Amino acid sequence: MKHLIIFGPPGAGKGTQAEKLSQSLNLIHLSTGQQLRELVINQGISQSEINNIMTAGGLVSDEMVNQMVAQFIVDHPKQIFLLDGYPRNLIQANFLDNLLGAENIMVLNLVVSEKETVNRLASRGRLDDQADNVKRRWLTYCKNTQPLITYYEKNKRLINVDGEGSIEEVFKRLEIDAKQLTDNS
Ligand code: B4P
Repeated sequence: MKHLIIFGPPGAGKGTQAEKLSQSLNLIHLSTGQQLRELVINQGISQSEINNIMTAGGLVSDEMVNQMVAQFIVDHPKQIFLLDGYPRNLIQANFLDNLLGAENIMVLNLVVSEKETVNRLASRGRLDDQADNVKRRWLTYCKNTQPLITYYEKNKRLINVDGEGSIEEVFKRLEIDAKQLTDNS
């Protein structure tokens, strides 16, 4: 059995699909974006450093996110994880490999065009979904996160999945691979 990472650019549908997959396959879903948003709300720190970074489309510090993920994994022993929005750079990917074992991790990469994600995010309207911020999130993705595709491809740990089409269509495609990876390996 493998732990799964759902990967892709901002607005690819990682959160949307991770929610559905974790329910259908009984996986433990960890969204670092969601956890960070909750942290901001719960601590009432709307002007906090984290909030400013997220709204501006940057990445929150590796130290903080890695610590959050490590704690979550410790709190859920002997579970199969579906990680959404993490890792987002090489430092995080190395950290996760050490935590769970590289051989136990597979990546499902949602392939979606920039144009499609911009349309999707425009209709959602979160603060970080404003056009300028989306542009910056894409730049951050291209600079920091996209290089991980090569990192995971090298060890044959990445499967590309067409992320365009309706939510249900994408889900059906993802579910086939996710089922095999969490059932048989
Ligand atoms: P995330 O919460 O991870 O958000 P995201 O990448 O923008 O969106 P996602 O791909 O999950 O899209 P969603 O399903 O919501 O990150 C937010 C911020 O948190 C980051 O910018 C960063 O600052 C920080 N952060 C998070 N993790 C971090 C880390 N590891 N290190 C450092 N910083 C970190 O879908 C988007 C919209 O599209 C929704 O409205 C949805 O309904 C719609 N949609 C989805 N699929 C669709 C489909 N098939 N058709 C039509 N619409 C669809």
